[in-house]
Amino acid sequence: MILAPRPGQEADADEALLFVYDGWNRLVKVYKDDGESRGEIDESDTLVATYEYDGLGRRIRKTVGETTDDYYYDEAWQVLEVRRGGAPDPLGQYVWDVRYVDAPVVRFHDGNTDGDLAPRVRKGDRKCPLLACQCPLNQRASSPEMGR
Ligand SMILES: [Ca+2]
Ligand SMILES: [Ca+2]
Repeated sequence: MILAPRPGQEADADEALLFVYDGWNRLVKVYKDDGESRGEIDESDTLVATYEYDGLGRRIRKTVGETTDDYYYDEAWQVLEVRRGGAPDPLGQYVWDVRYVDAPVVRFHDGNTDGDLAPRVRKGDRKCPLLACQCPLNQRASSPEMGR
């Protein structure tokens, strides 16, 4: 267990965080230390986040407050999909480049998980459902959704 200041509030000892690790040194819980029994978890400390892992050590679930995200991977440990709160439609989907290790090509994001990718206004009033788009060798992506 590690006691650390909350980022951005380093001067406030009452905002300190307690990080709990499992036997494989994986972060499993984060508490807000209330100042009583500083540096130790007691019943008045607030649970901020929990993390769960599969047998291979990949983080498969993150819960922050009331929000739970489940992560799905391929055999190369690349996140393919994130689902929030057990919703049938994904929060995010990822496409990875096959030409280079861990090079993302595109990430689709559906913030309200209703199955529709909300258009996002981009430079020049182009609408794009893609939250992030990276193309190797500085090539630009083209798709009908991007209005090109
Ligand atoms: Ca405490
Ligand atoms: Ca949507």
